[in-house]
This record gives sequence, C-alpha cells and structure tokens, in this order.
Amino acid sequence: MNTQGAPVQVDLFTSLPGLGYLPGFALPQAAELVGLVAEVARASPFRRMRTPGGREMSAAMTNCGAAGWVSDAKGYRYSRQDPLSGQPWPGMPDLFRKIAARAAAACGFGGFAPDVALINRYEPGAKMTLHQDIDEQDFSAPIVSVSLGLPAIFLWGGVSRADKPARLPLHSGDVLVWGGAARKFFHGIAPVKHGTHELTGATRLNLTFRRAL
Ligand code: MD6
Ligand code: FE
Repeated sequence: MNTQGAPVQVDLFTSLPGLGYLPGFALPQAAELVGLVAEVARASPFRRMRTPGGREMSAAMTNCGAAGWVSDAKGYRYSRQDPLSGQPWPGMPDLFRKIAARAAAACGFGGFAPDVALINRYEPGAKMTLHQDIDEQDFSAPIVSVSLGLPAIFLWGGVSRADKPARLPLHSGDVLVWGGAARKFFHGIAPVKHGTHELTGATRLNLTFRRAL
C-alpha cells in the first residue's frame, strides 16, 4: 500500500528483465512534485548542457541533492556544485526521497537512499539519444525514474548500442525502477510530441534518482 492506500502495481516485464514499471505510482503526488521541481529550478535553473563532443542537448537539466550530473567539454561527471552558480545544488526535498525509496522497495530494492536527483525537462521535439548511465559510483543501487507532464516513448535497448530498442509509453505519474542486470542497458527517449498537460503545459519532466557518490 502507498500512503494514499492505493494498491501498488508492479509489473516486471518478462521481456524487459531488470526494468520495474509502476504505472501511475506517483500520480497522487504529481502536482506537488511539479511544484518542488519549480522550487529547485528557482535556485538552480534548467540549462541545456553540451556533450563532450560540443553538441547542445535538446533536454534542459538541473539537479538537486548532494551532487548533480553535469556535462561539458571536459566530459560527463557528478559535481557537488552547480557550475552556473558555483554553489551547492539545492537540497533534495523529502517527498523526492520518500517516493524514490518507496518505488525502489516495491521492486525489491530495499533501503534505496538517493544522493542525486537529475531533473530533465523536454519541450516538444526534445529527445534523449540512446545512452548508458555509467557515471555513478555504485551500480548495486537502482535508478528510480519519475515521469511528469507530457507523455513520451521510452526506448529500452540492451547491452549494446546496436540492440534494437523496445518502445514503452510513459505517462505522467509513471515510475520506472531500474537495476540489477539491466543497470547498464542502453536507453533513451524518442522525440516528445506536441501537446499540453494540465500540470506542466507543453513540457515533460523526468526525475531520475541515483546513488552517484
Ligand atoms: C527520461 N531517462 O526519462 C530519461 N536513465 O527523460 C533516463 O535516461 C533514465 O529514465 C536511467 C534510468 C531511468 C531513466
Ligand atoms: Fe539515463
């Protein structure tokens, strides 16, 4: 049971091993989560980072927690300071920690204590090309991913970039929990379609909670 008393639906796709899918898990808190994202962004604004190769990413990003994921000409890494301000990233709101821990536990990862929440913001047309999440220190911890606002198609590949990805539609409030054998699988987001969502307008937000340091 979650705090609202609603049943928790866990669907561990047999065809997508290692990926836990919790449709609507964060729906009761979606509006509050969107508000907390706006608060984080007041202190550390969304910005479009550059890949080490010099390309501007189409999704804008910010972070909260003890560190944040950053990308620039020097590479991908976690930094304890927001490079825009030179100050620490905003603290992680309690609700973020709680939802991440509850979702992880629902998928068999007890005791998940994220130290970073990377927040991605997609306008229509923005995408995330296939990548691996391999900049973290601790691969035994899962990643918990919360989708808010406009829907998107999650691309779920395999151990190799060449593996043809499965396409999983994600809607506001859906949560993915990702760990174990699948932790280093390639994945991405197809270009977000035009639309408006009651909570976010013409925007998709994604929060990924990590154990990075
Ligand atoms: C996104 N998500 O949904 C991009 N990475 O906007 C990710 O790249 C991701 O959802 C690792 C684990 C879960 C994810
Ligand atoms: Fe990722």
